[in-house]
Amino acid sequence: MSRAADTQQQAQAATGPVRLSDATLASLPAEVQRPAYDRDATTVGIVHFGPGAFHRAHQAAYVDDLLAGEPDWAICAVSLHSAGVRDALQPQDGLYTLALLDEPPRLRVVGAIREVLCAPQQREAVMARLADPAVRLVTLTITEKGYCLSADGVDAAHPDIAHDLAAPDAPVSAIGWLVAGLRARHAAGVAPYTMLSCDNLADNGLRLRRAVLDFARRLDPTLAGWIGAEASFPRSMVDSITPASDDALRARMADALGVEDAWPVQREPYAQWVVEDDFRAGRPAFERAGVVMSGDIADFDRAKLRLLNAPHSALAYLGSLMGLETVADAMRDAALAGFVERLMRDDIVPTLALPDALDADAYIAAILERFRNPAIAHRLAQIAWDGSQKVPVRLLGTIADALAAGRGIDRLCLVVAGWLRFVVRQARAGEAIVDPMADALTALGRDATGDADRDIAPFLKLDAVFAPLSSDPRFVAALTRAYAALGGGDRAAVASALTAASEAQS
Ligand code: CS2
Repeated sequence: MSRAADTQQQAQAATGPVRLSDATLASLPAEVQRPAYDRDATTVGIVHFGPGAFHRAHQAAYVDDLLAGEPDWAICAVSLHSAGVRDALQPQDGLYTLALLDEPPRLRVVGAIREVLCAPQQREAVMARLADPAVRLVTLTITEKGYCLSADGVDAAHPDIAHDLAAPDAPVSAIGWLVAGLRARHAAGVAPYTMLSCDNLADNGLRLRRAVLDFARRLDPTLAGWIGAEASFPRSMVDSITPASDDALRARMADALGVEDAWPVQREPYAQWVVEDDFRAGRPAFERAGVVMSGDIADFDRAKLRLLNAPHSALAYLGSLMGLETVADAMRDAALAGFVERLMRDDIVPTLALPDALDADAYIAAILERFRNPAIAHRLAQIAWDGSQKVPVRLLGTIADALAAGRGIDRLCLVVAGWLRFVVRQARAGEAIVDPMADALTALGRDATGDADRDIAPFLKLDAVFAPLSSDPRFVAALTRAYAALGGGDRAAVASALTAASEAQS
């Protein structure tokens, strides 16, 4: 046991578990990096919706690097649903540990979050922050499904959006909260905040803008006009592999810190954040923390979604069917790793206009290396969640581009078929499907016969996922073939399908 853990035990014997907090920061082992500024001198300038592991491991760490020079950009973190993060971090004064998974891991305590709120329980406090002129930036990591998007705006039929349109002063959705805050500012003559999406969606800022304007227009066209004219919604590309926190991490952190942290987070050492430089309400000097501020980030954005997230999903679905647990395990399977590399080089790269700063070979090699990182246990199941939201943005655009260019789509379709087989397997085994469309997917999965000609058509009726590709006979044929090739969806069937898909297309 380490000396720090020993000290912790003595303290616990006397007073109960000692928590990470402002008061205990000074007692941490010297090698643990901690805020290099006076936290009491910082003030909230950013409201963040969705303070899950990714935000705390990525964006909050960048902000932490800036607060010494610009103390007025600290974060008020708001959970839209559960009280878990607030209950874990409030007793810790918003502090938590970030483990950077090097060998050995490097630990830092992040101090950028000054306030943590749970929106359903602290409505007035959230509204007060959103209305506060000192808040000039609202950032979001609410995952793809949190935006409630339709093809060109917001999905007014989504229960949360329907609720918020009927009760705009008591919002439950992120879009509803953003517009409620903007309404309060408009009424008070305060300029709008900038809204920065940090989720893995192509053109995330444009889509957020359309959703906010669509929602606002349905409430009050004047408000929508003001937002459209005055507010900005920069696009951003975020990247850092962040496995979910678990009890093992909590135990390791307690041992290393000598105090308890109820919710540490972990990520690979690599992180990238590319942000379109369009902040009408001002911004911190993000570039000082290593953020790439850019005029046009669309190419970065597509390159990352298509070359990192799509292969991730390929490993998740095909690897899960093969009975594998983590990304590193999946990369140790030569057939699967080879398939994924071909997918990247031969199927995805030709659909991309890569920014000058990105060399395709080097980018692919670096991503594959990151996937192989043995220090990271990134569970395939975590990546497999929310397939109905991820598959369209990660894969279907590439398939549409490949078809338009007359190239083969067998390998790409094998990944989509892998998702469908995964859904069928989960549904038949009575295992949970974590997805906003879980009910529909579970029903389709239970009804599936295993026969490709019968199973594919009902899945393709999920317009929110498959339109407009579902009306392209080339896609339907390739997907049906791929689903059939995956057969029973066991390890042997997947392995032979991987080979067959490569041969069919070479
Ligand atoms: C992953 C991403 O869970 C997933 O779907 O593909 O979270 C991925 O790890 C990050 O986008 C990497 O930046």
